[in-house]
Amino acid sequence: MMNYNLEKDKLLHIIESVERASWSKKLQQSLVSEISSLKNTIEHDFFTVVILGEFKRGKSTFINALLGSDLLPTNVTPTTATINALMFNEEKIAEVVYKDGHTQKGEATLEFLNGFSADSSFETENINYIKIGYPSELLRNHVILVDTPGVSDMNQQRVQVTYDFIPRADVVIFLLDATSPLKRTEKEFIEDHLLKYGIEKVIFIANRFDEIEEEDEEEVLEDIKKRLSTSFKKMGEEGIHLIPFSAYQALQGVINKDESLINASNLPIVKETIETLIYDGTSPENKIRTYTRKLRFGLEALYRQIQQELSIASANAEELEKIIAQMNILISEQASRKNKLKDYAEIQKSDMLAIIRKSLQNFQRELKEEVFELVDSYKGTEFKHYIEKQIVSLVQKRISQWITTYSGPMNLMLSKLNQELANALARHFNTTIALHGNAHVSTEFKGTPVKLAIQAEDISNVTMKAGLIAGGAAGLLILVGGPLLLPLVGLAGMPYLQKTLLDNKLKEAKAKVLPELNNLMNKTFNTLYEEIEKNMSISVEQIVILNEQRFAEIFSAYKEEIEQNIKAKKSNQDSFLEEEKDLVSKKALLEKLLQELKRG
Ligand SMILES: Nc1nc2c(ncn2[C@@H]2O[C@H](COP(=O)(O)OP(=O)(O)O)[C@@H](O)[C@H]2O)c(=O)[nH]1
Ligand SMILES: [Mg+2]
Repeated sequence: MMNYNLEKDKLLHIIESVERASWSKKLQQSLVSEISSLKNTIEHDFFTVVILGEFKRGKSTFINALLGSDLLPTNVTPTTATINALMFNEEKIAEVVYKDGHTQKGEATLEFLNGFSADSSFETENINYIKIGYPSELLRNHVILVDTPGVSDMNQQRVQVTYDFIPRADVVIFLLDATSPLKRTEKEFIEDHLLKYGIEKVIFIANRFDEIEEEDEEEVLEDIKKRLSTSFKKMGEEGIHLIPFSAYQALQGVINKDESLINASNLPIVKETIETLIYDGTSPENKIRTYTRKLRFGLEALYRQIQQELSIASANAEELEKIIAQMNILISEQASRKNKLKDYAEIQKSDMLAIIRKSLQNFQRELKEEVFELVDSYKGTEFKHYIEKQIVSLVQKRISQWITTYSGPMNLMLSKLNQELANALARHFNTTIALHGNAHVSTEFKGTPVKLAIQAEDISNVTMKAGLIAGGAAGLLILVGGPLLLPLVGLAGMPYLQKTLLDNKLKEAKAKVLPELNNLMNKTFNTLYEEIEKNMSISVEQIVILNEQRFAEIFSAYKEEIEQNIKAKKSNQDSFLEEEKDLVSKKALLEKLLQELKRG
């Protein structure tokens, strides 16, 4: 089995070897700083454990038991509960992050945190989440615990923040109440938000087990397991981690150092299961694989760079001058090259948008069918509430799902375009410079022809990082939390929608609501498409600009280096022997490090 921490150290060690060597040239330095930034990422790598469950399931008590302290407020009413993200820190600190971006610092104590959720006089609506630094053993190994308000929150925006944490979770802990049966909303959440997104590392906690009579224990567990297994059908019962637990006993046990109470609560097993799931299996392996791949790309790019420089250093002045002449041709073509890239990107963009539009139309049709059928078959007396809450939040949920599902293919299309542009630029450079190589006849100095070439990935990697951020789904998802659905929310204010409706009025109201709903959904979808189009245009534009920029950067760095080379060679050739020696030893270092990386 892979040892995560050992593998991480090995990668860090290789990066440090690169950092220790001195890199003098501009392009070398920019590649080395990319490699260095990977070190930062690896060192700050966290495992996120998200605690989910409905209100009053004992989530905050559960985390307090893990921390061994009465830190988080419990028994908080749904409207004032906050999202709390806990991470390691030697000192106990808290930072309240507000929606508008401003923050408020304080001590991580129950008193301070109570100030935000003890009573409803405080507006928690404006809080995005609270960051808490705390010295606890579990957190020390780069674990982040996320305490959430509850999965059936009335506040849609806060639910969205909870949802946003889920894909980032390495382990999800779902708290159930052993004393009451699994609710429909719980089951729906598990299916729609966990299983559907491939979140497999879920630990179910049957909390409040202290309230179960001993003779009923087995039956209660079996019953929960059976209910869960219908959702987990494809995985079978073995795939479910279900642990009977008492957060209350665990917390009391830890605070009073009562070993038998701690053991009775099942806390040791819960802790062990969390740690096993964090460090086992696919998520740490994927992380190590991704880091290794990134490091390999970085080292290879640096290696290619050194080869290029060696090739320049060992060429004679006359030959280099011919290359400069070819490079001047590339410079003169810059404007027309930019236009060609732009034109090509525009065509690709229309193709992408056509695909998205089609998918969006299908989705819109399906969603309308679903909504109309629900409204049509509604039989209760709370029609206004039904439209206002159920229908609007269903539409919101479905749109969020569509965006999340569709952001993968959208990014894929953008990255394909990015790759194509980088390929075209690299090819353009390489063929123009190679013209010189073909014409090359005589050399007086050393006789090695210059093999100057740009690789497409040297252009595209950087572009990917900087450019595609705008195309991400995050911006669209924020819209779904608010402005996008405003027209639908407005529907609830219609005069014919009264708080309670008698049977005969209901039919009338439906007849008015349905066409209105149709209208408003069309409006919502138009806005959504416009936003996607806007996002796409920005991304495509950035991809064109960044590719061209990166190309020009590499290009001018080479030109500068070659010109310096020519000058130095014409006056004094000795200094170049030194430089060549240095490059040869760097090449050997990189070969060695690439070998080490491969051995992993
Ligand atoms: N008997 C019993 N009560 C519990 C247990 N866990 C939590 N509680 C109580 O349930 C209430 C709600 O707990 P809390 O942690 O605030 O739930 P949250 O809303 O899910 O964060 C508190 O009064 C807790 O003391 C448990 O295992 N057994
Ligand atoms: Mg809570």
